[in-house]
Amino acid sequence: MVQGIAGLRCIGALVAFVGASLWTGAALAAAGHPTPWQLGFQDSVTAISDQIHSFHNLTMVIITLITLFVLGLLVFAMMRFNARANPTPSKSTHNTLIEVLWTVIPIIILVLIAVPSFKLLYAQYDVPKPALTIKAIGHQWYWSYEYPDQEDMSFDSVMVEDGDLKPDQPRLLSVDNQVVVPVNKNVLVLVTADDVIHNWTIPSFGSKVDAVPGRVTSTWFNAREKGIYYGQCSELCGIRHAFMPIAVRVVDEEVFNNWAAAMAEDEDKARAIIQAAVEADKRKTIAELKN
Ligand SMILES: [Cu+2]
Repeated sequence: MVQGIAGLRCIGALVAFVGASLWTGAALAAAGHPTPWQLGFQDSVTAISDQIHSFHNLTMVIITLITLFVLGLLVFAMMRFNARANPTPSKSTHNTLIEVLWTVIPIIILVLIAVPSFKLLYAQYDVPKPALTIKAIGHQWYWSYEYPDQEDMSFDSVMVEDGDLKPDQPRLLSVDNQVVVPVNKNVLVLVTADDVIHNWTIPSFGSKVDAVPGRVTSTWFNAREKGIYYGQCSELCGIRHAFMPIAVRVVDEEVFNNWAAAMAEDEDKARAIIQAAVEADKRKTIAELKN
């Protein structure tokens, strides 16, 4: 009896947990960063990421249907063909119709998955003419960036340690120097590493590619919304693998140009330009919400 009550409590807690996850996950879905109890992906801000989300949703439906179908077949076989319900089993070994069906139907399902899958793969690797090229270099354990179009501007991007975090900076994701890019522009990211394999990724962009020493790989994005987008090194690269985040700040083109010009002289001034633009946008949003 006591065990029964404990069991019920466990199930109750599980239901409450799943319910709460669904509720807050849906309520707090966000672009650019994870949220507590989040379910599903971070919000998408690029066409590639949209495509990833719909491909995921399609395969999710397909695998759910397959799982339910197989579960149904198992239950049916257990009920219908157990020794009690079916004392004299049939000796048949072939059924041509069923054999054709269980060959052809999976092929059709695979083709259904393959078409959007290849489309996505080609879209990811088919880089449109870039308006800006950035080079991201993975190091143990930070990233450095070069802007070959901006007179070879370069900087290191190191994680902000817990003690130095400002109130609006998320832990383990914030960096001292963010990558700054213009909104609604094709950005090509050339990726490499100088010691071991790292991986450059921003979930909201649908960008993810290995950074391999001695090789240049690439990814691209065209972010349609301004904001700050975070990612983390996604290839196990050593003891501080979890502490080399990636932060990309998407701003208006004009702000980007001002930032790039300032970077040549004074990094603090450049940071101030970005900060001012972010605060101006915040004030604008608040004013719009009030109206
Ligand atoms: Cu790494």
